[in-house]
Amino acid sequence: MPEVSRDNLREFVHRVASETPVLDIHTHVYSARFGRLLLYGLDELLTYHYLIAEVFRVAPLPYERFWGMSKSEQADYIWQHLFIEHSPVSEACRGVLTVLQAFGIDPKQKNLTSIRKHLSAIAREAYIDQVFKLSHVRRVIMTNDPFDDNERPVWEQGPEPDERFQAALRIDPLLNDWDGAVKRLAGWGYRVNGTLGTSDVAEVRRFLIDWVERMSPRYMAVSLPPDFTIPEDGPRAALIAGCVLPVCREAGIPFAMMIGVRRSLNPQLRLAGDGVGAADVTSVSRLCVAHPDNRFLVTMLARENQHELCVTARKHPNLMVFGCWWFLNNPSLIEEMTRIRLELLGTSVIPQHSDARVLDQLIYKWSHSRRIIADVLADKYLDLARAGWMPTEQEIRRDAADLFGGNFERFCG
Ligand code: FIX
Ligand code: ZN
Repeated sequence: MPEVSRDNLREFVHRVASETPVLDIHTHVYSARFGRLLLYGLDELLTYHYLIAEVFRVAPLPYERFWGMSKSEQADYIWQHLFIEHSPVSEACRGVLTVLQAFGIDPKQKNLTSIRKHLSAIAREAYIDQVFKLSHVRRVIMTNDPFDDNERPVWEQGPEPDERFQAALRIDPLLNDWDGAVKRLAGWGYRVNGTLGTSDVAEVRRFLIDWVERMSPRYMAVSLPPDFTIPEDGPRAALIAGCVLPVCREAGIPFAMMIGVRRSLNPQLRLAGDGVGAADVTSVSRLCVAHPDNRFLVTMLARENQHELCVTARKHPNLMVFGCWWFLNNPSLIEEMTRIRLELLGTSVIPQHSDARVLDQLIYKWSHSRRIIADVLADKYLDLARAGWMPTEQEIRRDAADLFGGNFERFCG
């Protein structure tokens, strides 16, 4: 490739963005040692909760009938109604096609049996290797919940040996259901009584420290509802200030807050039944000011919060904005958010995470996002070129490396 010029700049930025290995800072995928918790393959792809919500719109049926089907039957149902009987233009549908294509499968053959056969012939370890290769992802950070009975025994057996997978200590049950958490903690031998007095605080810290030691997490994390505020009556704010932030500080890890999810708007849809609401960004600012020695990774679910969150990050170097979460992970919104972020924060952001639940989704989530991020970046470089600042090849590679992992590593310290 000749030196970068205005004529080939967009093409070059796209090439660099597609080749730069990604560190994906928030996923729900697991390494092989978690056994059945690691989801991959056609049936898992087609029964992704995003697609379940979509199929009930075009082909409603009694919820219990859908949940009573086997996974393959659910996948067939979704394929029939969302791909065959309608054009699969939604982002989640399109994602399935991108994955199939990456595996060398012609999705237009429409024959689910042969597609299923093709993918299920790949052994699990080979499947993992192939997905990492096809997606150019070098490492993923999992979501690891010590309150999860399927997951906890795996950690009790020892640390994560596969360095492509790192842990994030997820503590939703502790912060969002304190009464329930007290019972679980007491059952595991932590001397808590629910009053959040000195001894509760000490014991919750001990619990968190035990899990930090066990998981070596890159950060601690929680998802929060739209009405989350600081200050706040109730145990959550006290737990954050008294237990979570001191342990994060001591361990030298950030605290990630994913704010704006309204859980279980429609419980019948199970995982697909959650919604969104605008949240209070000032509370994020208050935490950053009150705890200058802590670092906060923050993503918000409502589109309405994105501009204010960027402005807030300008005020607080200990705040790192990340990802286009869930209902924002659509091309139009990724583009809008990436533009706002680059314009307000330069390259000091983590523009995307995949939130993949099924391993294969790393392929589509990253290929779709890389293209948009590259386009926005190219526009910004062309603006700079017009102002006499033609970026060099090396500068473009540096920026891509920062955006796709370097910023996270540096922020974590
Ligand atoms: O809380 C979260 O981490 C959310 O991302 C998930 O719970 C959600 O179901 C999801 O998969 C969104 O992409
Ligand atoms: Zn998630």
